[in-house]
Order: sequence, then C-alpha cells, then structure tokens
Amino acid sequence: MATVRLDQKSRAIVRSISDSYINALAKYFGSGPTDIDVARQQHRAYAKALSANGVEVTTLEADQNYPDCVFVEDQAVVIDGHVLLPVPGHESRRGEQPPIADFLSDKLQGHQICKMEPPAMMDGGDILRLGDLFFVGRSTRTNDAGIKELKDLLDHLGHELRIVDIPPQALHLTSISSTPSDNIILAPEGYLSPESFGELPDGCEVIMMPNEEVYGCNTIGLPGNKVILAKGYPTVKAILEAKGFECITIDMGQIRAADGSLTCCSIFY
Ligand code: CIR
Repeated sequence: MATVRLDQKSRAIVRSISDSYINALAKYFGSGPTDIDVARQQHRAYAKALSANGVEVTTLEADQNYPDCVFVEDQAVVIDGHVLLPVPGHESRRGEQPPIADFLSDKLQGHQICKMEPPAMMDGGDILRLGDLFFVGRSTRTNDAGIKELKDLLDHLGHELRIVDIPPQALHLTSISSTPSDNIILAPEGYLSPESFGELPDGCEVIMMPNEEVYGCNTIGLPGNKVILAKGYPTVKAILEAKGFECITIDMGQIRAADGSLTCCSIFY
C-alpha cells in the first residue's frame, strides 16, 4: 500500500497567472504559452482539483512584473518547522518571493525562516522528498553553494540529502521526477536512472517511465492514495493505477508551454 506524508499535504499556496504570462521563460518542455485564457482555465482547474481532494488552497494575487510568478514551488520550501527561502536561480524571478515569504511567515509563526544569500542559489523545484530522504538537483538553477545551505539545514534536522545531476535537456529535478507516495519515485528513461537516486530504504523503489512520458513523471500525491497527474501520459497513469492509486488527470498544456509542471504551481505548508 502506498503511503503519503499527511502532515504537509493539507494546505497549499497557489498564485494566479500573471497578465504577462506570455513572456514566461520557456526552453525545455515548451516554447512559450500561446493562450492566457486557456492557461487561466487550466490553472483554475488545477486549484480546484487540489481543493476537491482535501487541500485548503490559498490563491495569491499575480504580479504582472513577473511572468513566471505562477510557479511558486521555486520560491520557498517548507521542511519540518523551517521555511527555506532560496535565492531563485534565474535573476528575473527573484522579485517573486516577497509576498510568498510574507504569507508563510504570517501563517507559520514559530517556524524558523532560513534565508539563502547569493552566491548560493536554488530553485525549490530542485528539491524532492521521499519520506525522510531528500534529493537535490544540481542544475542551471541550483549551485553547489545552494546545495550546501540545504544540506546544513537537513543535517540539523537529521535528514539525508543526495545530489542528482540534472541533464542539460531538463530544467529541474521535479520537472522530471516526483514522489507520488513516500515509497515511490517516478523517473524518465534517458534522463535519469535508478542509480541516480542511490540505494533506497527498504520498500522504496524507482519506477522508470518511457522517455517520451518525461513530463508525466511530475505528479502530486495526496492522502487517500490519490494522485494528480497531467493528461496525456498513458504509461504513467496505467502504472500508477496498477499500484493502487486513484488517478486525477488534468490538462496542463498551457502550463507545460512555460516549462511548468504540476508541483511547480503549489507550495504545500
Ligand atoms: C522557469 O523557467 O523558471 C519557469 N518558466 C518554469 C518554472 C517551473 N518550475 C518548476 O519546475 N519548479
């Protein structure tokens, strides 16, 4: 039976799509959004899928100065009583953070805020958690100084961190993998291998998906053995169903067009 951390899947922040979304960065999965109305519809359906499945969702206002502001995952990471505020790896995205930091500081009083400083840099999208084991992508957005700061925090919390080198054809670790439960990692052939994650604890496994379903490897696991996944990735869906998950499928076309995946659009806290 798959398990999922219940403690941090009850509340999430999302952020509306900016009027300038058409200018979002896009160089991996997409070549840029083409229809902002459709993007907004898809984003609303995404937020609805979370709330219909038991997540209390708060939607922060968009900022038209930041085309990528919908991708909140990159801006903050909540780990066991700590809020890590990384220095986002792309300079154009650094100003997205303050309203998110303010919201989390207000909601999570008593949590320790850990603010990264340059030259360290990291996108939240490079952090993947499998129970108490963490992985960080070394990517164009996350450097060794950023990884060291994350490691210091995780050492303090008694959690292990492993580094995964992100191939040049991918943006982030979570762009190409996810943990739909505390014992499964989904990863695509041609980008990663089971060895990329090292030896896993007993009962855990890496499930390799076909190369062409790389985008489908990003999923959101929820309590009750549910998983949200993007529409159009039949192998991912069939394997998750065979593992006993209830699959909730949503159209992410205009989010993918700006290299965003399901997890990129929320911060669980
Ligand atoms: C970017 O390039 O920063 C955005 N267009 C996409 C960010 C996706 N975020 C994520 O994978 N965590």
